[in-house]
Amino acid sequence: MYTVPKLTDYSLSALDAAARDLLSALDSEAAGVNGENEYKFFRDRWMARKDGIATQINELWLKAAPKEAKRDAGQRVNELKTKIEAAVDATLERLRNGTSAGRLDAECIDITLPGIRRPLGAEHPVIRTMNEMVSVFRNLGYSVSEGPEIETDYYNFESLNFPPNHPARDMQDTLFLAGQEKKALRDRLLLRTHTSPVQIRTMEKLKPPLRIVIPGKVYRNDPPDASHSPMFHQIEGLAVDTNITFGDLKGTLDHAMKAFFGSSVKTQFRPSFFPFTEPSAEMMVSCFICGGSGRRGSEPCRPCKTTGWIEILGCGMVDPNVFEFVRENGYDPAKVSGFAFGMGADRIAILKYGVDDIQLFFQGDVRFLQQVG
Ligand code: 2U9
Repeated sequence: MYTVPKLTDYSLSALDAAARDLLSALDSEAAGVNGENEYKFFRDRWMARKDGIATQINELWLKAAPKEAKRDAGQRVNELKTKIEAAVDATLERLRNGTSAGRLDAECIDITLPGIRRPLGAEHPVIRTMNEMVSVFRNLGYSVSEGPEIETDYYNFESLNFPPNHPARDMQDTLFLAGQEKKALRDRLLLRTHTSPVQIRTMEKLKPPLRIVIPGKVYRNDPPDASHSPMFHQIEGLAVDTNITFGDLKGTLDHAMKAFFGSSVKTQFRPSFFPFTEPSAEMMVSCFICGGSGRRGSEPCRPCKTTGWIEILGCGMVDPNVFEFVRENGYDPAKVSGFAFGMGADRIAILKYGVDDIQLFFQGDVRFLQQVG
């Protein structure tokens, strides 16, 4: 172990040699320090006021120096003291930041390793379907409306002309919030079963003429299976003005389907029933998978069940009874008329992306999303 020698030769070269010996001892002792006790020993050995190495070189090299060598000896002793202090500080710092090996690992960059991959996200197929459909209607001058997913019975059923004992009002079909037995029926809260309440809310706020589309989540008390989910997505639309006719409905929806599925699709209407429209219809589009032939080569076309037609949406002329609920805001059924439509975004995405189970959309399995995203 290093001990401070007495100097007899105070030439510059002898002073430098002594300083070199001391520094090399300082370096190797500092590198060997591990743990708190070893550090304290090292610090005191070099810096203890009474008998540390820094004090010793002051006594043995400077104070003992002959007069003519004091300047050179003093300069070196001062430099060495500074270096001793720095080495003790650096050793403490190293211990605080972990082992020297650990630090080296952290500081070392292996440029041969592959970089960190940040996988690109993609629009969810259902959201993409909604956005594409919404943009078709925005191009026709429609605005987008949104509203709450927790609704009252009034907005979800009553104002939409659902009779009081319609099956949809039953707990079997609709998800009601619990503990509302004391409330009047119209104030009871539920998860909206369609986006139609947004049309009523918008008509309460905006006077006719009106052209709106409403994309959003809706909820029904359906057990999940390949074609049902308790939460799914709708896109509904409403146009109200003076003299809106069933011809406007047909022309608008025929254009929208051609813009969405491609200009070669044909459309067809079949009579239907909804409480909020009269007359009502289902709209069919020619099967965009088999081109309307019902066959795919020698195989039957499954999506259209070989009929060549796919039911894509429901629609109709707004029932005058519905306008009565917003009459005060300019929707006098004697003066205005309108058409409305509704479609399931998930169902359209299922057909478009050839998915055979609606659950796949909501399970968040990245492998599925990578395939269809
Ligand atoms: C108001 C007046 C009329 C919206 C409409 C449909 C027909 C319809 C279904 C399609 C598949 C729901 O997702 S689905 O199960 N919807 O068939 N919806 S007319 O009519 C309205 C809405 C609001 C004030």
